[in-house]
Amino acid sequence: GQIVHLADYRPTDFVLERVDLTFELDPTNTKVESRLIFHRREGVDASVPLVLDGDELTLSGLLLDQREVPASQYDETGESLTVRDLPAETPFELTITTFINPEANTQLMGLYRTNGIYCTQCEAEGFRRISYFPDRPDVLAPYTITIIGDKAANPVMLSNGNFLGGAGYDEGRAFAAWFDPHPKPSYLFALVAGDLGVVEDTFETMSGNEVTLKIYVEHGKEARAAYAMDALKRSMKWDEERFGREYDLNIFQIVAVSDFNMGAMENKGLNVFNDKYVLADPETATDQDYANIEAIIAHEYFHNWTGNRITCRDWFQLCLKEGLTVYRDHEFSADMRSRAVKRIAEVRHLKSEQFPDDAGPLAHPVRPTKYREINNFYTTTVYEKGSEVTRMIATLLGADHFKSGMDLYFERHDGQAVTVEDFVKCFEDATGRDLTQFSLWYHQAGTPLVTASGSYDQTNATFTLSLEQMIPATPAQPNKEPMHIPLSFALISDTGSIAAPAEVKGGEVTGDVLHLTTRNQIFTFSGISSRPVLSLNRSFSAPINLHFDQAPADLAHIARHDTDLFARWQALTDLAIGNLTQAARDVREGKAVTCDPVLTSALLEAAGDETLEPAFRAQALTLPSEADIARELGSNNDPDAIHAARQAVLTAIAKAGEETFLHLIGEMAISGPYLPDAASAGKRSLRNIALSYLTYAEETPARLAAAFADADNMTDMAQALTLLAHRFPDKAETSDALATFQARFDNNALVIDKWFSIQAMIPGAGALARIKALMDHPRFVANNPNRVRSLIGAFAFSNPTGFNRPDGEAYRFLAEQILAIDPKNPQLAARILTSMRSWRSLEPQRADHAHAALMTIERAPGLSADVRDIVERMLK
Ligand code: B3K
Ligand code: ZN
Repeated sequence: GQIVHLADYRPTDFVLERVDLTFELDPTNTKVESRLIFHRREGVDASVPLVLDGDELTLSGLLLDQREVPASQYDETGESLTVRDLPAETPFELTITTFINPEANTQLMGLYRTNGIYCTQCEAEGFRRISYFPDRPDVLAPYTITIIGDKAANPVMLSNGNFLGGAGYDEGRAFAAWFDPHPKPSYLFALVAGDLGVVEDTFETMSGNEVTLKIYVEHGKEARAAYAMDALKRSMKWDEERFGREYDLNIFQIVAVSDFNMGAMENKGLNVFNDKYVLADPETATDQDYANIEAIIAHEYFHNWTGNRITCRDWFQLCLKEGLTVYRDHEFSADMRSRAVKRIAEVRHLKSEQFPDDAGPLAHPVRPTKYREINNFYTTTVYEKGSEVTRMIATLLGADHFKSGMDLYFERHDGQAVTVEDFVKCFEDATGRDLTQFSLWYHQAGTPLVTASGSYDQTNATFTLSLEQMIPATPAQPNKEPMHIPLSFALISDTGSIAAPAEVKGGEVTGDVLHLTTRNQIFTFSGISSRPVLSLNRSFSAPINLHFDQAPADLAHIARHDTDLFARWQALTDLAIGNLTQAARDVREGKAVTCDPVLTSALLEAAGDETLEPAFRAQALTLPSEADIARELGSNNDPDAIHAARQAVLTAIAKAGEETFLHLIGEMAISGPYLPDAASAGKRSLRNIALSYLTYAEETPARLAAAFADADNMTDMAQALTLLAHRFPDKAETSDALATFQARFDNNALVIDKWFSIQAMIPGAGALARIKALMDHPRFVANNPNRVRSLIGAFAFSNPTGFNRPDGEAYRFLAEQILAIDPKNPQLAARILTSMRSWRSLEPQRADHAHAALMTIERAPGLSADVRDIVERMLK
């Protein structure tokens, strides 16, 4: 792959007016006839040829205005079709006929087959695998689609837009025609055909249009689409109420497929989903599955405005649609569930997934300026940090001004392909605020480090806060400018009330937000009559690392009194992380691990506080993960020491809190049928975390085996099985439970994925042998992305001790797997390889082994552009 630079962007030479596609479906030889109407852009010289993108296409016909184009007038390479001598002034019609092989398409990009269903994935550059086309997001046109196929095999034939008509005709064939009036880029094209079951409903939009809603699933799975349908209707309503956005076609369809490279895809009017994010019932789905379905259904639906109606000018602008749409789905889930608990989950995810990206060799800005393989830029930086940047705009401007900016964006850019600058300008124009410095968040990679120190002056009743910001060097960005960092704060008095300062000097303050804009900045709060405890970066107002040396007692004070629940959780986490990192150092030095009683009592106090919602209390009890501890330690990491340290701290808390945990298990029991709502899920999570603590203090699996047997829903069952397997991997109770689970859900691949993952994450030296054995299991399908992710992905990403075994055997195993997956599915291979992104922060022996495994990959012949890009950046 060539490096693509943002600076090289220029508009196309030809303007595409209309697209008319006819598909004659055949599993191995599908014919695609594409009629494209173009005109030469004003000012473009008549000698300039038209260059179209293509990939693995067999060209069988090329007509210009219905006349065959002579071979001398065009050139075909593996990647492009160039047509010369095209009309200078008048529009012209190009008719391109290509043949493609959906059955052989293992990359799952373009048109492919999954379980006998035809299905497409075109983002980012998959449409060029269907037909020669200007396959870039700034080429927008209305599409007419005709699908012709075997009638018996394809009772369902779908594409974007509104249904025009269809019928059966001769020789067992049928056709269906669709028209999408909304101009769209090719990456939003979709086609689905096959034999599927359907669930139907309707939605009445705010201006009274009735929209038909259909969710297509494999026959027999219809009942499991009910929750997705409910989530869709709630999403449609919420987008009207919160953002004033109404749906714009008379039908909205979702198709669930079982082979899919990612979560889902927002094709106009025809979203295609990984069935993992559609199908749910109490017997087979966990609370987390339900929450994911709700969030992803919403996310893809919200793209209809943020992504589809207003799309990206080029792929460098990916965060324009992804960061913004993640922000919107976060707000939706916050409104549907508990805002504080949702925020905690977001921040946990951001820190565990995005912070390591930003701190390692793959770090890149939210709005990158160059790429070699765009598929490798669908990252947590573009998505989650992109969402945080949007969230900071809302924090800086306030809710009303943020809304004016969004309204202006929708009004000004509807129907266009735009840039991040266009987006930011809407907020500037709507509010008069200059966001130049703020925009550095889009351009500078790396997680800013803010160091804070406070001092109280009794005589003058002032509190002084010194802040310093530093943005670490990242690939190609050695030096950084100071950024505009919004820090929500509260001064908590010794009695626990929030103190209102008479005056704040040293910089801009809006509401409870300090604006940190220079490298060093000192804020002085006056009229503070007693020593306050400062709570900083409440709600995680900025995605930063904060170094603020606060005494455990002060953190406990925040944990007890802050009115911002998120900040209370954060204080507990800060308290815990200090303890856990010290414990890891102690294990490393052969010292005994201690658990600070301040931590234990703060945790147990939160756990038992009945004024707090159970879901929050469960979050409070969930200690930072081993990966969190590794990140905090930063370098020279020994995953075994970290694991042992965390286990020791857990055990200490378990012993101290036995009574609390036993009490919670009784208190949080739910009688009656399973309901997936947030309140019930919160009770289950508190009960299950209490259960897990109890097991740390116990030597036998009896309690867990009973919990497994008693479970009447997948949340409790999967949790009991996880605890059994991770805590007692070699006991008969565990193998019995694993066998029972496997037998019971043998015909449900999504549940078997959980079974694979639970075993893949069993810590310790036995992990690799277990993975290898499971790869031979009849239910493991090496070509199915969900299976691969739940076994190999879960092992590499989420089993720190098993994967990072000191002899490096697992790194070599992963390298082999990457090289085996790559020729079939480069995107999947590249994604799983990113699990090694933090290899440099390992202790030297492991780091050497990791390095050697990466070198093996780098030297292998015939690497895909995807894997080559990742491995080279990781080794730089
Ligand atoms: N836009 C898609 C992701 C496409 C990934 C292409 N490699 C799903 C989403 O973000 O909604
Ligand atoms: Zn998205």
